Amino acid sequence: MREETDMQLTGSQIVIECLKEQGVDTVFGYPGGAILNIYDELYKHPEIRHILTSHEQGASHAADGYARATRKIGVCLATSGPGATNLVTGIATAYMDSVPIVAITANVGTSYLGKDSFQEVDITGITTPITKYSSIVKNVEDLADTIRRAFVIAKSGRPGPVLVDIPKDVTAAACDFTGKEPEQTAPDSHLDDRSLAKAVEMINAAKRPYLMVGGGAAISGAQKEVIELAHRIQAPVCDTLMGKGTFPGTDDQYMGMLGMHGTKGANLLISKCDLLIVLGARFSDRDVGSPKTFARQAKILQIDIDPAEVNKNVVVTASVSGDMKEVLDRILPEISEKSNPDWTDEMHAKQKLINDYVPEDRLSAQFVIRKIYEITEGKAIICTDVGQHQMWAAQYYKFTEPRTFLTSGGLGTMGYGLGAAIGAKCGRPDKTVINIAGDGCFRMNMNELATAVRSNIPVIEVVINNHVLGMVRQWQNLFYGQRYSSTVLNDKVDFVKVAEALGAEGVRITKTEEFGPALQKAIADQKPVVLDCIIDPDDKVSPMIPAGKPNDEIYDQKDMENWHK
Ligand SMILES: Cc1ncc(C[n+]2csc(CCOP(=O)(O)OP(=O)(O)O)c2C)c(N)n1
Ligand SMILES: [Mg+2]
Repeated sequence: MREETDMQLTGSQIVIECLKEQGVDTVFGYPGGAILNIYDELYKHPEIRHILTSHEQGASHAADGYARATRKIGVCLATSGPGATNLVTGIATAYMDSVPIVAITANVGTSYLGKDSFQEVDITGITTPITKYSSIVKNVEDLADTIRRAFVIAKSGRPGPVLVDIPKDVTAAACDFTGKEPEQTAPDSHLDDRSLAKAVEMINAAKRPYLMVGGGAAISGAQKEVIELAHRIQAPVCDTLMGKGTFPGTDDQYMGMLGMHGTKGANLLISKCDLLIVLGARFSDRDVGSPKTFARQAKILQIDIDPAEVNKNVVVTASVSGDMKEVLDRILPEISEKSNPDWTDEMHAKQKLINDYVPEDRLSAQFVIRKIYEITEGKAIICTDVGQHQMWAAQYYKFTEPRTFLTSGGLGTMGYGLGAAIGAKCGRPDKTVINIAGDGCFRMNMNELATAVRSNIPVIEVVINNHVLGMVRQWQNLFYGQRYSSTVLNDKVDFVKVAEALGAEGVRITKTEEFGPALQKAIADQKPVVLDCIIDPDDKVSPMIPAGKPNDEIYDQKDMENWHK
């Protein structure tokens, strides 16, 4: 037990003590007037590493990347008003993907609240819909327990972001402070025996079981159990974008990703299985185009920690609410081994439909991503931005470990990746961390390259540069009569010079043979590097299920080439 201390501390000192109590070693943030007292304390506590980002959005994405990569809680700090609002996109990103972060903002003094004071904003009001809990602390006596509660709420149950707003006078006021051991959050162990028994019965009765693995399985740390279940019942396995890495992409039973840009095989099996076992996935519209026809021949068993997810997007046959690892630990002893040769044959036949098209005559995203996989032997942490490059990353890199694919799945936040990569590298310095960025996305938050350089965080930014907002342009090509409204980034921005101007290294890659050596050098150099990979603006992500269509209405590369003929 830590020795209890009872002493008078200021609000700012309490913030620092509470962070230390929680074992926080790194925070990401940006100072300003209202938060000056807290920054003054940080100055005196070098044991907490503060990473000064270029923009508060970068700080929130870095806290998120740190949390996703480490399974710890990410912390970001911002001042009042615009500092706080700049965090909002990162908080919403974390909320949509169930990432535990604690955002600490300072506000104007309590006597200035509600008066449109300089840099005053009601950040708790703004963030209430995108946090698990958001609160302003008006008395210094309440501060320590509010921060402690923030950490408990962020990581308990379905994780997510929490915001604590502290008026400036509260950061200066003093009160007694007594240190406490951090509260341990155990998974909710009130599992319902009847739903567990029903789950076992359904799994044991299935002839054509199919597993759909979502982000919840990784959050719960249930990789071993998921693999064991799949192997025991010889079920093919697909995953969602958020689920990547829990079930190894190299396994013989792996079908690839489900959904709009998933594999043909993964999507077609949805209509063939007789039991779909859904492990920590929320049936996003990107996975389920048409809820009515989804898994039309199957019973659906949904296991999720959040009861609110059950029957929300797709009506299921049965469900178990609880922590994934705990649920699987309880049911696995009762699950019998099974195999159905017809179903195994169908699985292997559908696996052959995987899209492994790589243009041979020129540099392409597909080539680059496959090369990243080969060179890093699948052991890197891959972050992405949002767009075509994100889908290609999901398709062409085989993920074998949870927490190695950091991507904004729910909110689809362009500009997420570089900040997330900085956070991930701070949390996992042992790993090669690569952000696969789009050229549009890179423009959004490229300023964080300066952060990586200043703080000596060797992240590798691979820009898939098609000179267009490719994903939006792909939709314009297919569904809007090739009217490319505002998606062609015709300008003179030179990413190599941008990289150099921000203190990083930049290399332009135009030929396939240049990429491998450049990546190997970047990994060896241990410095922030931008690899600007020039690809064709017309390359498309395939296969594709048009929005709202059933999972078996899936078009491949050839179909898309002939779309306008
Ligand atoms: C902040 C934000 N604004 C707009 C969008 C809509 N959007 C989704 S993908 C995309 C294009 C991204 O372009 P780029 O970064 O070049 O990636 P590419 O698709 O070309 O690989 C846009 C504009 C978004 N997801 N996020
Ligand atoms: Mg682009």
